[in-house]
Amino acid sequence: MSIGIGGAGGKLATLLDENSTVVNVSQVEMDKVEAKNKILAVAHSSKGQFQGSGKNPMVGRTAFTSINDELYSLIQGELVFTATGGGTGNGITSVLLERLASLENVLLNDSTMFAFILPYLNRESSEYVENTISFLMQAVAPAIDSGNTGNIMFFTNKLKFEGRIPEAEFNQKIVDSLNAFFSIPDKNKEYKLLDGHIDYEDFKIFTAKPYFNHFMFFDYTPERPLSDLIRENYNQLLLPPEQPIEGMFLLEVPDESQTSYFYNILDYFHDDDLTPAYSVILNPNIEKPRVTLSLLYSRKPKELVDDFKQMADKMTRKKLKKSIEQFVKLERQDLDINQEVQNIENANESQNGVLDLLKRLRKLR
Ligand SMILES: Nc1nc2c(ncn2[C@@H]2O[C@H](COP(=O)(O)OP(=O)(O)OP(=O)(O)O)[C@@H](O)[C@H]2O)c(=O)[nH]1
Ligand SMILES: [Mg+2]
Repeated sequence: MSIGIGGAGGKLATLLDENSTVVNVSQVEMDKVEAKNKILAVAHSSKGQFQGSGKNPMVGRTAFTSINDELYSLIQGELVFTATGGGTGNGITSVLLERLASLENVLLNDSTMFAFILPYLNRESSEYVENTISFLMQAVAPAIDSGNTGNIMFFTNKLKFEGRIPEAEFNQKIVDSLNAFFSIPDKNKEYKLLDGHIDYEDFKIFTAKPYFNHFMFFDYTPERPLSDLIRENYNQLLLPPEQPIEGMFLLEVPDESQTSYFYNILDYFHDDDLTPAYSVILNPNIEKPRVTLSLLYSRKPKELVDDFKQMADKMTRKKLKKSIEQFVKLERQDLDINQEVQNIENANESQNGVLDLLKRLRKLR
């Protein structure tokens, strides 16, 4: 079962799973999704019940207390969807992650997978970017360090914006991709097994590990180097992976004589001291051998947020410049605003810096 927290989380969870539970502070937003179970968290703001958290994670955090134990027991062993940019999903999920991080340990069957939807830096608002930075640093990092989460998947809205893909269509892509990954143990059960094997328990053990998961799919051609195939077939819906520390693959072949291809894949990972879990099945419904590959990697969320930080700095700089231009009439101007903004940043005291600048321009005393 999956749980969707906040607007985006709710839409994705219900699309993946007809038994999903959605959680929101906004009744209006919740009415828009068809979910079996709906949990309304109480926001201590008169507007909350109608408008959501208004991009303010503090509202989500406060609302968490109204559903604390219910939500916490619900997520155990399940998959949680949350967008990192808004207020509701971010706020509520932050408290969940902090709670997980504070536990001594979590049993294998209770470990929760998380699918986060990250904003696209070049097109989404600065609030979304700033909320994402604090979410990654303050909630995700300690949870990962505690080892108490299952796999974490970072979906990104990059392709949505760059490919100008309608929201519903993009959500369907995410869900199709997840379904293909989750079908690994089903296929092991359904089809003829030719080598190795990944059953439900193996799959559970893999997805219960506290690492980032990048999964991808590609047709396998032994003539092409595997490194090229992997690089060319990164899952565009997910952040690209770092150096993997664990792996798992399913090789599907239409012809039994192609079974031994899996040795090539094992050889490739051997060079990186990695021994992936694997299985090979006979799938007569496909034309070419096909690989579903999942790489688990560990990356310090601090490095991950560097891109976000840079973009946030750029956005702040733009905002600062805009507000200076708005408040100040630049008639006889012997000041270079760009230079002034730069100076303020260099001095690293932007608040006083702006005031000083305005004073110097005699607009403030
Ligand atoms: N892929 C995808 N992204 C979405 C969708 N809806 C919103 N987003 C993204 O999610 C982020 C905003 O999160 P939401 O889930 O809307 O916000 P929320 O958690 O409900 O919080 P508030 O509305 O602020 O209370 C932004 O980055 C949006 O681009 C969706 O249906 N699909
Ligand atoms: Mg919302």
